[in-house]
Amino acid sequence: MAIRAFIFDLDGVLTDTAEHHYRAWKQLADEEGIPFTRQDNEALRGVSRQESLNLLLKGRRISPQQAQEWMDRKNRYYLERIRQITPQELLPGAREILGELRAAGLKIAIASASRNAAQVVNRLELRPQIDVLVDGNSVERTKPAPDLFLLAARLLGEAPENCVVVEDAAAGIAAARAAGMRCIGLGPVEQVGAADLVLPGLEGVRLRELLERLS
Ligand code: B16
Ligand code: MG
Repeated sequence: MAIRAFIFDLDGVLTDTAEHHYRAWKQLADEEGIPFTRQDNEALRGVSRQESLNLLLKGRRISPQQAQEWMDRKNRYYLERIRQITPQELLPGAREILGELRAAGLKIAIASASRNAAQVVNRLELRPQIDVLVDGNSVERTKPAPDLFLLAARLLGEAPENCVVVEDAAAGIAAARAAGMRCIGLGPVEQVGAADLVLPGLEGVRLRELLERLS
């Protein structure tokens, strides 16, 4: 199985929008008197907006209209925050590994569960660096379902077994496995231990070493 393409998650892998998601949910939770900590937020990594709200509610019941209003409000807070994103907010090592992949002729996709991914990618000025972007608007079932990664592979014109996913969330690792792809987990083992290779982040990561360790 040759490695021909890399599929990157966005939030928590290429940039730290996880912090913006946390602050936006936290603002909503404070307004509604719901306890919500940074630790609670870890479970929201990589999961959809609706599922994030379910996790935040921890069994509390609200009407569908109220749920929609809460998600819209959280999204407004999030959009206000990401307006300030610049290319400086690429995480350490991200620019370098994308450059190495390009130079080596491998294909590159970004596959994010976020419906706001296009805005973030544009603000980071990543468009010229990638071949394909798929996001929360592209499929019905996002991570942990494999659909987003399978769509990325199809648009890249590559078989799943020739793709490597880079993820920071347990839901994303599960999605990559379900898609039949190899995956690199970034972050603590408790979070991404199910990946084929676990690294703290992209800083200092070299393509040649990745390819050796994955094959
Ligand atoms: P939105 P990723 C995910 O993006 C985030 O990690 C997750 O925290 C968020 O709830 C989800 O996107 C949906 O985001 O509300 O903007 O549609 O990690 O898959 O790039
Ligand atoms: Mg992520």
